[in-house]
Amino acid sequence: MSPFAITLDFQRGVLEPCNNFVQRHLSDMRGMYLDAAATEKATKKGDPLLYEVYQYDIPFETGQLLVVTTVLQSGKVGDEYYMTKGHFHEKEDTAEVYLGLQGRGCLLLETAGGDFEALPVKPGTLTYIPPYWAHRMVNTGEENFVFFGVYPADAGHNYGDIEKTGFAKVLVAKDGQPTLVPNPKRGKR
Ligand code: S6P
Ligand code: ZN
Repeated sequence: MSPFAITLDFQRGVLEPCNNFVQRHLSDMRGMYLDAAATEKATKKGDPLLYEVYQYDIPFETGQLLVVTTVLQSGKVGDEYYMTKGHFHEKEDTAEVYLGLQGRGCLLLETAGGDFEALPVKPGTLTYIPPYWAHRMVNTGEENFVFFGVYPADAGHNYGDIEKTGFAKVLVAKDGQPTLVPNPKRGKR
């Protein structure tokens, strides 16, 4: 294939051109937020858009890299900040880099072995997600949280258990401040 150049709008997160655009609404994340009643209520009342993903697809082959931006809206379901679904890579020994472009957020990471990390992200924060670490971004700010990512094109995604029971800790607002608390759903896997 030939080299190419595309445009990334740092403010809006839009990749141009883009051949893989995904929108996730609250109804796509049923059961992932702790407050089931708040989820139902907000889903019925307009099913808010939570995030958009702009990816420039190239062949999903070993040796290639995918570039992707995510625009995560600001808001909460109950006390819990809007977040991405989060995933392990299907090919678990693949890493990823995230670069914060706009807004404020937090990267939650964990391994199948029980290690957990939380890294605050602001514009210019470059985070490295090593192989074997599941990753989820959370918008802890009051504006859109925009970040760029690059990862191996053959990595794939495994949402599996994370869809059912989430990460070891969840980010909630307590007295207006983002606070990590243990996830009561864990231990039920
Ligand atoms: C892909 C990369 C991101 C996420 C995106 C949405 O490996 O980590 O592009 O796909 O931020 O998150 P999720 O968890 O819904 O795929
Ligand atoms: Zn990933």
